[in-house]
Amino acid sequence: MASTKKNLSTYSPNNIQDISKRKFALVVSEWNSEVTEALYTGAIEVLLKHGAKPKNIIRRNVPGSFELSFGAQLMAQKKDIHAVICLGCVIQGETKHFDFICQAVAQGLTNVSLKYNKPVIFGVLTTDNQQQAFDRAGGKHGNKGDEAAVTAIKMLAF
Ligand code: DLZ
Repeated sequence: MASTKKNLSTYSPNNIQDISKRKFALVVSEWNSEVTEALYTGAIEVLLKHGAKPKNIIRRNVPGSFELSFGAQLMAQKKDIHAVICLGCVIQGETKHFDFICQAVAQGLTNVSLKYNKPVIFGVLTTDNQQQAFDRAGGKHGNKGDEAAVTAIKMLAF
């Protein structure tokens, strides 16, 4: 998997801009919550470390990753939200559900980002099994939640 070779969890914090006045929405999927809560913890820690104010970070839950697009849209349409970070975990199963959900959320988040001209970050793990997900949610391959937050900050400076 590509993320075993490259991840943003070891980014250089040097040229990170001031985000103390930026407002973030985090949309978190409840499916595979042991993983998505770890992603959320990683994302929050990065935002706070770089100066985001707790009052400027709002969280909303959605039932599963498929619903991230709609949740993201409701957040992105708010004028005072600068970036939306979406966190989910889709684990390959026996059915085609995996492909449908991954495709839908990737396209959905892209659409929301382009519609509202705001960073809408794809912090969604798409893995073969639960171990791969844990490895990327604070395990040996870093934390995709950290990476999602770093990506949001970088895109705000774009
Ligand atoms: C139904 C389903 C399945 C099988 N697997 C996952 C998963 O691995 N990760 C995830 O975030 N959500 C899953 N879901 C739920 C869907 O995302 C969605 O919530 C339901 O299909 C209802 O629209």
